[in-house]
Amino acid sequence: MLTELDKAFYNSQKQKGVFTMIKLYGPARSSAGRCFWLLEELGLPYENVAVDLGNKEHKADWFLKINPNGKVPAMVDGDVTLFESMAINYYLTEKYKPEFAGTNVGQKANTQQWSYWAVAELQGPMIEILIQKMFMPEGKKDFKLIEENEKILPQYFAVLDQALNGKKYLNGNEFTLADLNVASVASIAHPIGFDMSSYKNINAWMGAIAERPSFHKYMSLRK
Ligand SMILES: N[C@@H](CCC(=O)N[C@@H](CS)C(=O)NCC(=O)O)C(=O)O
Repeated sequence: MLTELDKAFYNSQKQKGVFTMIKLYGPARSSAGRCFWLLEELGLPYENVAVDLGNKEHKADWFLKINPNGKVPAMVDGDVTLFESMAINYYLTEKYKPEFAGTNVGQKANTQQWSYWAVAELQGPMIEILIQKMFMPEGKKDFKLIEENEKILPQYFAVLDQALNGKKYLNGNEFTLADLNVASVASIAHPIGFDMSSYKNINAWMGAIAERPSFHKYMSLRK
């Protein structure tokens, strides 16, 4: 998605020794997914360093030097090394397109608020359901756990739906990092088969987001 002008800019930066290729560690079908989406949205060139979770490569010495938690994603950009997908997204935005986090301190804080909310509140029950429905073999699925977590989700979706009332995006008229980060979690509703039909504002918001080329790329990378 880089324009010729972008490519010329990055090449000139590289020649001057100013630019180093961003390295993102981990597969798109993991918490790294939202970092891939952001890199695509911002049109930044990056290298994906494969970390094979199936082969426990995330616990290998070479990777633990980058993220001592032994989890993906991790990111290296020049002399900056980071873990935690939301922190990586905030860093990339502030460094390469600060207005994408919001155009004033209130919007930037709103972006933080929704990003923390997405991982600290919404994500937990969704991942519990995802694990049970998609990864647990038949006979081992815990249907009580699924049911318990399905009961938690409406309170969160009601909050998000209310926040989007009369607004196109979480920071107003413009798509920002707040939307990308929250949508990276809310979009799990589809694969887990959670009924979203009553959340009209969320559906309109997701519909607008789904039109973005970066969202299509993100979805195709996660296949
Ligand atoms: N809060 C972290 C979560 C990182 C995380 O749990 N990553 C998972 C993949 S989605 C992982 O590496 N799991 C391997 C493990 O825990 O051993 C983030 O958002 O970056």
